[in-house]
Amino acid sequence: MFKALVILSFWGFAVGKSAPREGNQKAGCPPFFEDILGKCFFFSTTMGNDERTWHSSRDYCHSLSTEYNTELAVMGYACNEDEALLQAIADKGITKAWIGASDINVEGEWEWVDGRIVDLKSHSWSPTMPTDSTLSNCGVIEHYPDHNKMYLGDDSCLVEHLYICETNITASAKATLY
Ligand SMILES: [Ca+2]
Repeated sequence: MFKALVILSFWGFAVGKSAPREGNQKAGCPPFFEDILGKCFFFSTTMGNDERTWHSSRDYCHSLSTEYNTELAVMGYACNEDEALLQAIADKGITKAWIGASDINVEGEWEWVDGRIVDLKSHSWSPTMPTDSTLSNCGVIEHYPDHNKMYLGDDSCLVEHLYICETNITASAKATLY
């Protein structure tokens, strides 16, 4: 039941019209990462709108910290966390960015990079996606400002897009280390 609620919330998330804001980096996150509800995210918009293929984006995420595990960002743990991340994406004017989901291993079986299954019945996909194509195997967050909506979509892994990384350590947890 909880999962269903998260899914519906994601589907229905409406992007607010709050003004773009500067980064929210706090002491608890690694350099260039932003604290969003206690989780640390990196947006490639902070690096001159750097665009890469999905694999290159993932490699770059891995390289961002030698101290902590860093990965392409994932979603689906808590609806308030997802909504906060989506709002940050909207605030930055990002219309498409790689996240950590793919069906590279088995066509049509979408997985988050942390190993969880992406439920294709979740309605969190774009209405026309996934495209059920072996040519579109990597996940993007797509923002449609005209429709005031954001969706999880798929694209060719070889296309270059902005990307979003995160650490597996929370800002509050890191703060306790010092
Ligand atoms: Ca596919």
